[in-house]
Amino acid sequence: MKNIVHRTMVFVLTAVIAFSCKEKASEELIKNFQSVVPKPVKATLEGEVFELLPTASLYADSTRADVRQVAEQLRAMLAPATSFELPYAKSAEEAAVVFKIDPAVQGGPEAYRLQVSHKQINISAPSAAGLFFGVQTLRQIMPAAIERSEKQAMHWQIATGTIEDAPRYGWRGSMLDVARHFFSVEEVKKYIDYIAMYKMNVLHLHLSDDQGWRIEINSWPNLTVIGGSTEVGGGEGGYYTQKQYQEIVQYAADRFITVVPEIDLPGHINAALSSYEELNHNPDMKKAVVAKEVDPNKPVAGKLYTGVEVGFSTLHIKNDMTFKFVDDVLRELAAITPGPYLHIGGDEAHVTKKEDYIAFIDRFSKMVEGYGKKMIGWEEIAQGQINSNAIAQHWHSSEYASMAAQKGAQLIMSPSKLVYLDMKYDSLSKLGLNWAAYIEVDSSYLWNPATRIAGIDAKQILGVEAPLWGETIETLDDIEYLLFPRLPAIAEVGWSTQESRTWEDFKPRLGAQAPRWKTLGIDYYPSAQIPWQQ
Ligand code: TNX
Repeated sequence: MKNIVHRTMVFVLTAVIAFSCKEKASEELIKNFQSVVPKPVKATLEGEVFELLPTASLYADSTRADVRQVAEQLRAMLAPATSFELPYAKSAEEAAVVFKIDPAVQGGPEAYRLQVSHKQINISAPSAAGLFFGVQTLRQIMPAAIERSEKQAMHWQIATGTIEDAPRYGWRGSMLDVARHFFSVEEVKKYIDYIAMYKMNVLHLHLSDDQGWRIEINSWPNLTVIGGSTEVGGGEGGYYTQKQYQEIVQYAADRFITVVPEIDLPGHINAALSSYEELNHNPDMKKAVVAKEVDPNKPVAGKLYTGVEVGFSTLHIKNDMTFKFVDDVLRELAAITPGPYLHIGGDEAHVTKKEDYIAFIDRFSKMVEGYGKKMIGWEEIAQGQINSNAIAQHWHSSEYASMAAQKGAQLIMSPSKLVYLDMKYDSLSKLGLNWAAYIEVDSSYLWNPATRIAGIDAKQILGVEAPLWGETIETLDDIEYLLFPRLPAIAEVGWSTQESRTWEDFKPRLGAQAPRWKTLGIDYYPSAQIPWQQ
């Protein structure tokens, strides 16, 4: 009898100890788990606690370099604040974090499943890209202190549960205009870090415009020597060597982001016209003279320009040099761009005759195809003879966008009234323009890419891209102010299904990002629409 009582007591005690190991997650941990942006397809909270210990190890298939690379990115992300070594374990059983390629995870190549039990974190996906997105989610459900750059004395706890996730659209991008003001390689890498945090997968670089030419073209060196020598406001400008551009492309690729390079043609071309006399209609035009003496609002095509007017310059269709120039540029650019796209601009060619414009688009599309790439152009390219090989980027005109769709082109949605990151938030914004609209966070969130333009087959819409034009921005702080908090809102428009997201549910999730941004030193705009967490 005594023995039975004793045994029962031991059993009860063991059960109590085992149970108490499965601690209940605090409100803060639960909030982290439930505040992921973009909103995941399905998040099931179990509400116990996983703790990452100093002895923790990782497991990733050693035969897959891409999987190992994602594991190493997680290690690098965790290292500064934890100072944990996180070596590789010999088996999955021993590891704290397990990466697994699993074709059974549903939702396409970018899908992932993140499973947090009190013993282990499992990230599974059909591809390394999915694993990378899983890591971005893991980052967000960890305490914000994980973003600190020095070691923190704290318990690294996460609420347990399962997140199953996949994107709505395959194109979730942002454009950075490095032509109006130049941004260094390091600044572009920061931009990549920011878009990657919110699972975007395209970086469109606007590499040329009236005010600056930013990519080295070996066969036309003056483009950068002269055309790259200035910027809006008369600063010294700058450009990327082909090697630096490739470094950016690689940095992006490591984060599963495709770089789309844009050379704006046949308008927005003044930097090139001022670099080579022979590209001008009037070859007597003196090159490389900054149009200082003239009103900056009255640009002179063929002289370096540092104002912000648009639509005054054009290539000349009857000039034989024009096509040699475009062909050389596109060939060199295609050779250093592993991604499948070349963007030829095509916007606001106000001083190009319509018949010439149509002929230009035709020639450009053949050249782009000849270099094995797919042509993207702003929606005005719909005026040309485009077909399903082309992608049109909608920004302003639903007529052009519809016309492009009718001709079979695919569409990228960048409606200027909703997702132009260079628009002011309101009349008091210290940076930005307002020709399209004032864009508060709700405007960039509350829309549906599939129905924005009536009559377009939803299947033709590739996704969403948020452009940041550079007329008013000069520093990374300026970029951050316009990106945050609208970029995460637009990332959710591109990633999460329409039915799964509401403004009321989004606001507190966005507000919960603030401690992370502060820790990262991100200078965000504290919109009064959002309940910012302190
Ligand atoms: C229009 S959007 C432009 C750019 C300007 C921008 C400023 C588009 C295709 N063209 O040249 O930088 O407005 O918001």
